[in-house]
Formats: sequence, structure tokens, C-alpha cells
Amino acid sequence: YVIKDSSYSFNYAITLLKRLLKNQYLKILVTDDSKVSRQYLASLLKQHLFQVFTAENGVQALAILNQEPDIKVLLTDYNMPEMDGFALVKELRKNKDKQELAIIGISSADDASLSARFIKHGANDFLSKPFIHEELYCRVNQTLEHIELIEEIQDSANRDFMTKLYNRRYLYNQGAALHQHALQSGKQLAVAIMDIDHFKEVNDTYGHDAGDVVLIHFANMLIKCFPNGLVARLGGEEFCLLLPELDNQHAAERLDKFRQTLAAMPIHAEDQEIWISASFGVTNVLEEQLEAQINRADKLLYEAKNNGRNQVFA
Ligand code: GH3
Ligand code: MG
Ligand code: MG
Ligand code: MG
Repeated sequence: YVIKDSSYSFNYAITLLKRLLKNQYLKILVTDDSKVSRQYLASLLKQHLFQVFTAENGVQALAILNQEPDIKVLLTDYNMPEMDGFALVKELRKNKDKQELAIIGISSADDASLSARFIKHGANDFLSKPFIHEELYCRVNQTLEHIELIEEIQDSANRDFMTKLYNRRYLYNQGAALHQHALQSGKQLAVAIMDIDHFKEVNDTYGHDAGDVVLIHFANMLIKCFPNGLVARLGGEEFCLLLPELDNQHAAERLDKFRQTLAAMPIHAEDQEIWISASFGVTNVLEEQLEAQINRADKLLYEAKNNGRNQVFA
């Protein structure tokens, strides 16, 4: 459809084709009390490969967003019974920011102040009725592009470029929040520091590129083994893992399992088989500050190294 219609840019057609090939139908929710408007918007959006959900009012919209947390965009009318568009935006913005859920307010153009008010309440953008098709697509796609750009910028600030793990900066910000939560709720938080053994030898023997492959492999394994943990690269071949709600013994056991898996399989890089091991320090002693707990884990790591490496000290 888009390809046939020459008013769309080539790049846009490519974007849609990519979505189609990846089977990535972005989810969008249309909220409007008028059945005609709802169906009209839904059919336009379906033509552009969105997976469309519909709601008749704010209350229904909240329920659908709860069931479908990966809906990216909400298009909402202003005037609706039960809960109007402003109340809906206000409610959603209590816990979802503009990147998590983009909101585009829609209403008839007879009240010129609506657009400003929608945006003041936290909408990303506004569309007035009647609109031409292109404006709908442009606003939705521009909003999506903004979200993607912000995500890219955030990732480059918060992640390590090579391993794609979180970096030290993110760990200290996000980890401090986890740590405070544990302190306040009386829940456990295990903190582990790990370091690859004799990594300098890996570089010296197989080259720096092979060393990088090893680091990426290590990072991927960490993510796979600890999907609920906060995993970060502190620098070099040193990593940190925060495991909420896990006592020290269980944390140490899981780390030891990871240690064994790591040491039992070679990593393939530069047509070579590279065997590595790592040492670990882990503690769930909640200090006043996260940094103090990290230092405590670091001391345990140091002991693991001194004790012969390839082991977990708890
Ligand atoms: P230990 O068992 O005591 O930890 O010994 P080690 O050799 O692992 O520790 P050392 O601190 O002596 O060496 C770490 C090496 O890691 C030195 C540095 O060149 C290398 N390194 C740091 N960052 C990177 C990186 O991004 N890529 C690669 N390939 N090497 C890195
Ligand atoms: Mg209405
Ligand atoms: Mg090392
Ligand atoms: Mg080191």
C-alpha cells in the first residue's frame, strides 16, 4: 500500500518493510468514545503495519495498557465518558514517561487551547480533527523516531559500547536506587564483583581482538545466566552484578555455577580455542552506601585471587 502511494518517502517505505520482515508490528492503542473515529483511525494505522488495540474511554485504555505493557503509542481523544483524555494522560504520566509510552492527543479543532493543555498534561504531541492521513502518519512516526533517538542517546550514555552491558555510571545510579530499596524494605541485595583471571595473558597470547571476543562472550554469558540481575562492566575485565532479593549463600551458589560453566568450555576466537576462568567476591552485607558494599565484595574478590583464582569468595 505504502509503496504504491508515491507520496511516501523511500526511506519510510524501507522502515515499514523492515518492520514487516522482522514481523515487528508496533503496538498502538486508539482511545475514542466514537466508534466511527476509532475504526477509522484503526484502519489507517493497520495499513501502516501497526498492531492496533482500541478502547472507548480512559478506564478501558488503562486496563488494556496493563495487559499489553509493550504498547508504544497511545492516541487519545479528549472528550470521553468515565475518564477523559486529560485525566488519562495525567494518570499514565504518574509512572510512564514520554519514552516508555508516547501519547498523542486528538480532538476536534473547535477548542484551540486543547493542544496546549494535552501537552501540559504530558502528551508527546497533538493532532486536531479533521486531519489528513499524512499528518497522522507523520506525527506517529516522528514521535516514534524521537523515542528511538532518545533510547540511542541513553544507551550510549549508560552502556559500554563493546559488550553492550551497563557501564559504571549506570551501575552507580541505578544500583543506588536498588540498594536504597533494599535498605528501606529490609530485603536482601547481593553484590558480586568478578574479574577474569590472567586476562593479560589472553591478550598477549591470542591478541587484543581475541581478548575483546572473550570479553563479549563473558558479558553475554552473564546476561544469560543472571537475567534478573543488574550486570555492569566496571572497566577492563572487571564486572559487577547486583542480585536483588537473594541471600548470600544462594548468590554464591549461582555464581559458582556460572564459574564452573565458564571454565568448562573454551571460547572460539581468531580460529583458536581460548580457555578462561574468573574469580568472584560476593556479599549481601547491606552497608549504608552501595559503594561500601561494592568495596566489601572487591576485598573478597582480592582474597579469591590470592587464594589461587577460579573461585568464589562469599
Ligand atoms: P588477574 O588474574 O590478577 O586479574 O590478572 P590479569 O592479567 O587478568 O589482570 P591485569 O590487570 O594485569 O590485566 C588486565 C588486562 O586487561 C590488561 C589490559 O590490557 C586488558 N584489557 C583491559 N580492557 C581491555 C579491553 O577492552 N580489551 C582487551 N582485549 N583487553 C583489555
Ligand atoms: Mg469524544
Ligand atoms: Mg584479571
Ligand atoms: Mg582486573
